[in-house]
Amino acid sequence: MIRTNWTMAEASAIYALPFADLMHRAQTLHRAHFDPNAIETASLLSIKTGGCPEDCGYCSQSAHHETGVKATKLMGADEVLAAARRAKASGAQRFCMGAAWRSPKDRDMDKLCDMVRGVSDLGLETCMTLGMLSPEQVARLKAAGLDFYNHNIDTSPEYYAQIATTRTMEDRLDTVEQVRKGGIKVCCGGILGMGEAEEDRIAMLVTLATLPAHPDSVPVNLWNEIEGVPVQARAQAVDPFALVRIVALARILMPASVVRLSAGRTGMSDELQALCFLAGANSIFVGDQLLTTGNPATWKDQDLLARLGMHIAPAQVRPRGAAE
Ligand code: SAM
Ligand code: DTB
Ligand code: SF4
Repeated sequence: MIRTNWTMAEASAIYALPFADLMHRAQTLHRAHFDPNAIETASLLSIKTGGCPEDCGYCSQSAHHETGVKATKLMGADEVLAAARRAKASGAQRFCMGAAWRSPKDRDMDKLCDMVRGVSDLGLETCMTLGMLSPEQVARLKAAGLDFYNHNIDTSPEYYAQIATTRTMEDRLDTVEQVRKGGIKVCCGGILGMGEAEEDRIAMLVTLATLPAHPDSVPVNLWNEIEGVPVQARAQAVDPFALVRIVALARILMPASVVRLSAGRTGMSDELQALCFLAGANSIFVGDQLLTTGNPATWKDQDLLARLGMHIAPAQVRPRGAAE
């Protein structure tokens, strides 16, 4: 049963279960909704890097922090399509284009729609993450064929103000709602390891699991260390079992959503990743690069999946260019 009325007390009790009981519950639900040996693969490209007016305390791309990331202009559609072809050749099913914006400018919309159409015609699922969107911008991206939109809540409602001040969690949730109402699938999750309490991590998942509809995919990022950002001073390493517990809790609260083990895999052992897959994670980013930080090499991921007998899942939505 898909529930959207979870309470903090219920979620905290599940999170605190003995590890074997928690894993059994997560796996039972995982198997009821998904092939447990299948994994979804997405590839990221930063189509507009740095110089962002927002002050997110974890981000290398904010103009408020000295991180050494060089600001670039929006890439041309041809360059984006060349990267999408390479991503497809190395096994990606979805191509996610990210821009360091508070929100896109209307003058950029034609180019963005061209990118969506072009990537879709290659037979890839399309995803974008561009900041806040107006309902008109949602409609234009939807008409161009955008399948998914990523917009994270990042942390709990209580901790949010410690992380960003140029926008609120309500702003984030408004965009998520516009995207959902506009018929684009929602990808929404957050980050662990920014100095938040375990309770904040649970509250972040409860916030997602009590939306009118669960996000279609839930990225769980481990904070990727960035020199020069405010989060660096309060970041704390996440206990590996705490990560697995959060993945399991996401699987239990949102059983039909895809849970993506996102940033932070370069620092994880193969064994920890395998435990996360057992706990219900069923998506990863593939390719050597995330937006401005690294990701495991393609050969390493292929080797890990082969050793675990896992295969790439059939795409959730049929891209426009895919064979019938
Ligand atoms: N500007 C858009 C936005 O904020 O929605 C899109 C790009 S933004 C980089 C996408 C997401 O990446 C953030 O919401 C955050 O969850 C994640 N992220 C950014 N920096 C990160 C880091 N250093 N470690 C882990 N995740 C990070
Ligand atoms: C998400 O939740 N993680 C991705 C994607 N959505 C856009 C981004 C991770 C970024 C990691 C830091 C970087 O590479 O700059
Ligand atoms: Fe800008 Fe997004 Fe980075 Fe925040 S997370 S500073 S909005 S690019």
